[in-house]
Amino acid sequence: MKKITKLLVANRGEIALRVLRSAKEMGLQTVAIYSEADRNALHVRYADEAVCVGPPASKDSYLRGDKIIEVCKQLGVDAIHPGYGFLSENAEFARLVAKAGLIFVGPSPEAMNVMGDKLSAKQAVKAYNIPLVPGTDEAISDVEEAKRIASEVGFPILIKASAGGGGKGMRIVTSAAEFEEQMQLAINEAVSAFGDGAVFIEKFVTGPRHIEIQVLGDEHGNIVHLFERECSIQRRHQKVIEEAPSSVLTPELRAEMGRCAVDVARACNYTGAGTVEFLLDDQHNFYFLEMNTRLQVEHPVTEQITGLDLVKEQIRVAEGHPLPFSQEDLTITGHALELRVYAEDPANNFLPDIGTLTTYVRPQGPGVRVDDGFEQGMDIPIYYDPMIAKLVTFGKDRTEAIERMLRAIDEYQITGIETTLPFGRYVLQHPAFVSGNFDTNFIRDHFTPANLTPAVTDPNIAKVAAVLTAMLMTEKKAPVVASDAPVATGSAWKRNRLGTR
Ligand code: MV4
Repeated sequence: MKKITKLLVANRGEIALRVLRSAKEMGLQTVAIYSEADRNALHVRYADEAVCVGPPASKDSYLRGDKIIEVCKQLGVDAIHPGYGFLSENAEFARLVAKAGLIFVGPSPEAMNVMGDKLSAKQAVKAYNIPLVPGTDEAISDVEEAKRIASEVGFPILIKASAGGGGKGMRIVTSAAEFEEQMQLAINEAVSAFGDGAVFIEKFVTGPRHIEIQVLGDEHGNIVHLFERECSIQRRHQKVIEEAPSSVLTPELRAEMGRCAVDVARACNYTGAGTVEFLLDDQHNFYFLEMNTRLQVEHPVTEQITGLDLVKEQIRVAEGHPLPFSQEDLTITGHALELRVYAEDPANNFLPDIGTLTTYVRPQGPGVRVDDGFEQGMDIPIYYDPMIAKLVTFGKDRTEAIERMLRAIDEYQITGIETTLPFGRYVLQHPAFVSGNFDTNFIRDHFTPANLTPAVTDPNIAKVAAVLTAMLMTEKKAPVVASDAPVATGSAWKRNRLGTR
């Protein structure tokens, strides 16, 4: 057993704070790192010690693995938690951490390498009978051969970069005529984006759901799954709303996908927390896509329905402890939703909106959890991800979780910047979302900025605008905005919120 006594969190924002909190509960000493842009950040204040590692740009600070390891040596740190993003999926960094005699809270560099490359991931899971999307499981460079396979599989097809992932480096091809050109573009893109031109082809699954399974493995060969997260509500590969459990999985399908996810983890001797991503088609066939070898942004919904603290489990496993439960011990209780609150203007093509949080008051009350890294008066830095907070609600069932989310969105007071809160309210009230019958095309199919609550201060103008919007929507045979779409009435803060910045 390797005892961790002092943990460095190699990250910033809400996830740094999230990890520090669990470390504190476990009685660990904590170290934060920060960039010059984050001097006043909450994670810096929360940790026992904090060290500035460089200028604002990530490549000069949060990505400086060498400096971070140096800080560990100076401060007597014995483990590094990478959070998500930044160095979390960098196998070379994990190797250097181990070489320095430190514990990397995450999987082995080997597992990260295997799953970091989509084709090597497919190769690795081959022996386990995991369903894959029809296509090739090897890199393909011969255009004629690729065309032949594409016509066998049937159009439309997707060309994907092996080094890609999360939607990067994908191209849709709808007919043989455009195949050659698209393939050349895909290869060129892959070379310039990843320095690796390997591409493969897959049948394009139209209108899929994105269902991912949380897994947890220890160093003794035990692997369990912690059920699924439904992540189909995305905008340009950026997740907007996640939930657990999914409303489409039957207990049988859940158990089957869970078994497959555990096998994917087994295929790379996975240790720690990881996520196995599947596509689910309209016939409820599922296909393994990729594995994310980190703690994910949306892990709180899994924590809410399982009662576990995933960060604590990660740390215990990293110390060499066996998992304290088996698959049979795990059950789903209730329903959880997560809305990502971004500093983006949904009325203006989701343009990032930086500035000062003039007002920032979090929602509270039963079934509400806010994971964030900001306080009123703080600036949102331009250098990093524009996510301000994760608003998580929990209820006895999906209906209660939705009701609590709508109530929490209404309680949330943010002025000074535009946020995606009104967008979240729109999605949560939409009949397709409420019914549970939606896929990854939800936003494309159902959202235009006209759906949003008008940003005007005069209640009368707001009402007129809402009625006009509803009329326009009816004409287009699209869903009508809910008639109780909030207009600028009620308390002063609400008027402020709707007002100009
Ligand atoms: C696909 C697909 C359809 N067919 N693969 C996008 C993210 C990356 N992990 C894989 N992605 C997709 N792969 C085949 N063969 C559709 C997507 C996709 C998608 C997947 C999950 C959630 C949102 C998405 C949005 C667009 C495309």
